[in-house]
Amino acid sequence: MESHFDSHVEQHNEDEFQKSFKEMISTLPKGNSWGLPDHLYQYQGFWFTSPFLHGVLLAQQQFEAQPTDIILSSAPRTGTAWLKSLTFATITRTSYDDSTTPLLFRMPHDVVPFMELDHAHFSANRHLGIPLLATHAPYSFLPTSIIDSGCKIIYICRDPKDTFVSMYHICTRYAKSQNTQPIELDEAFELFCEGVSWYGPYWDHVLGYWKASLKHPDKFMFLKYEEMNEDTVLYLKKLAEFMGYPFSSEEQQKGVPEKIIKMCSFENLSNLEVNKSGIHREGQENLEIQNKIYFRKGKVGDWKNYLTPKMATQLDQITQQKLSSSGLSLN
Ligand code: PAP
Repeated sequence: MESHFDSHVEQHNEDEFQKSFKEMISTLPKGNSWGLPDHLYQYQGFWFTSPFLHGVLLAQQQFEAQPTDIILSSAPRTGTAWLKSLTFATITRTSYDDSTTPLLFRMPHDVVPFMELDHAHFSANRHLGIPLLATHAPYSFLPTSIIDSGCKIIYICRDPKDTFVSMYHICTRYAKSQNTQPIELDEAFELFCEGVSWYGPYWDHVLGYWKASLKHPDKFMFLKYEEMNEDTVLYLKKLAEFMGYPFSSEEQQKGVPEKIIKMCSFENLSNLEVNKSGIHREGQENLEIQNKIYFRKGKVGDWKNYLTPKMATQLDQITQQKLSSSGLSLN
């Protein structure tokens, strides 16, 4: 049990950390904020807003992974909420069904803790037997305990064109909800291409995990949003198996995987009251956001409605150049 002295030392360490973080961040290169209140800061090759960088660095110092943990990693806007809902529903399927699952009352981001902002509360979830933890941290930023513990990592990525369009929209929708001036598409596009985006450059984020997955295939599952969309049953079964919760043949006969997929579908989740009117991180200054802003279309190829052919070619060329000789394709 934690003593009064331990918590005092912990508080002292956190205050020290807070102080040195503030000093450090004031020295970092600042990037355009895409019309949002928080600036982006460049640290060790990636761009973060202050609370998220703070969380990643604090987790590096404090987070102790267990070999049984399952880390859900992704760059923003690549299918994180979908992956969270599918893995959560799969792991908890013997405790809940589609009429009792917490996904009916809590948005997917609220059923899986997020390392950068919630890691202090993560142990509570472990006690409930839910080993899932999500992060947007680039691979090179993961706490060493995640790598050393040998816990499993599931990474999801997405065509950069759809990722960009999705990121542009969440920024403009958020800006509108705050009555501030949203960024123009052209400007956001240039920034994304230059790598100045949340946890960007996007390609470097994907490549970090891709290379690690090639080195440790038994510990990694590397997913693409488009492939998951194409054959969700196949990938859900693979996910369940990888996590150590395979579907029995009886469950398969009963259509359990299909029921989970229906429950976690964009159509179903985006129409739930909690996801239409709820608020994520309510009361947490600067982090509060309406749940509905997270859900937009959930489609593959929506970029065609927003990018000119020239923009699409430009992004594809960057992707090909960045991924050349990696063995990975994203478009
Ligand atoms: P985050 O980083 O802000 O958490 P993330 O969940 O990774 O975002 O990705 C959001 C995208 O997934 C959005 O795509 P869009 O803008 O192209 O529509 C969102 O609509 C989509 N999405 C959310 N839930 C689901 C779901 N259940 N199935 C498929 N796609 C989904």
